[in-house]
Amino acid sequence: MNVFSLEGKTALITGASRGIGFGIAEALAGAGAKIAYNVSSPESLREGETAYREAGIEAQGYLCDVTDEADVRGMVARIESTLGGIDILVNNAGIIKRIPALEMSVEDFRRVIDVDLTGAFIAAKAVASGMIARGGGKIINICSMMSELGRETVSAYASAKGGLKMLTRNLACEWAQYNIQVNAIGPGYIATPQTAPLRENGHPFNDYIVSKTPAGRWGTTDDLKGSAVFLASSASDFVNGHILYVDGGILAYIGKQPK
Ligand code: NAP
Ligand code: GCO
Repeated sequence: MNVFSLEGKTALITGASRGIGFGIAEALAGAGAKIAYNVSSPESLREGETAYREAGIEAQGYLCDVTDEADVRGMVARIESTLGGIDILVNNAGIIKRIPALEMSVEDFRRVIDVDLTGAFIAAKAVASGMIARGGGKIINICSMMSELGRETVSAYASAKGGLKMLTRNLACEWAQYNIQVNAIGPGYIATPQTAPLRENGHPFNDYIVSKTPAGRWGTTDDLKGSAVFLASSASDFVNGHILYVDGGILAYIGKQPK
């Protein structure tokens, strides 16, 4: 028996036209799962269609903002009637607004919380009743270094990702009885469009992050694939409420000592 096989399973990965979500979709498809994903803009939907086609993955893409409960429920119903019951949900859709707290509007703060935290609750709730009826499922939330750490300009994002860590633990406690394992991946600094502004030529943040990471480099979306398959598969059937940090050692490190 291959405990990492996802043959016969259906996965919904939110926000998976590019970046981490797309990488995770590739990994789950490689392990045998059927893939559905959603994005919030038509441009991203087109970007996703091209990316999946080029990767040779048959995937159903949906235009659906994770903050809209009715739309998310409608999407889940359509996926379940075409691909089959959703066995795996990856709550990956997320945004960041890098604005100092003193300058951040309440609207901006609320939008980040809405997408990164409330969106995960909406999607989890939308798939849970089907999972319960079918005897179980897997939910994987994409947390962050900011689930544990703060830094200048990301107060809303850190609040959302800290909240997502606790949502993971709480749903794990509530739904373990239904054989639903709720866990999270906490990526370190990963090279994606979201972090592109921090990696531009000569940006001081680039060297800063490399020096904060014992592995000495940015992560790639490939670095997250094994953890995603693990948490989506029967290999993790007794893993509940765990945040699996895949960060090149950032959270273990006090920082480079002075010479
Ligand atoms: P990204 O390249 O910006 O991709 C984000 C994806 O989410 C896009 O497909 C985007 O599509 C979608 N999305 C955004 N808002 C949405 C909404 N309201 N409804 C549905 N889809 C939405 O970001 P990424 O770097 O891959 O990050 C993916 C996740 O990992 C995020 O939750 C992020 O916070 C987290 N993360 C990233 C890093 C990192 O270093 N990159 C590290 C830790 C955690 P649209 O453009 O259409 O909205
Ligand atoms: C930032 C970054 C981070 C990463 C990631 C770290 O501005 O500090 O965008 O928040 O995206 O979440 O794990």
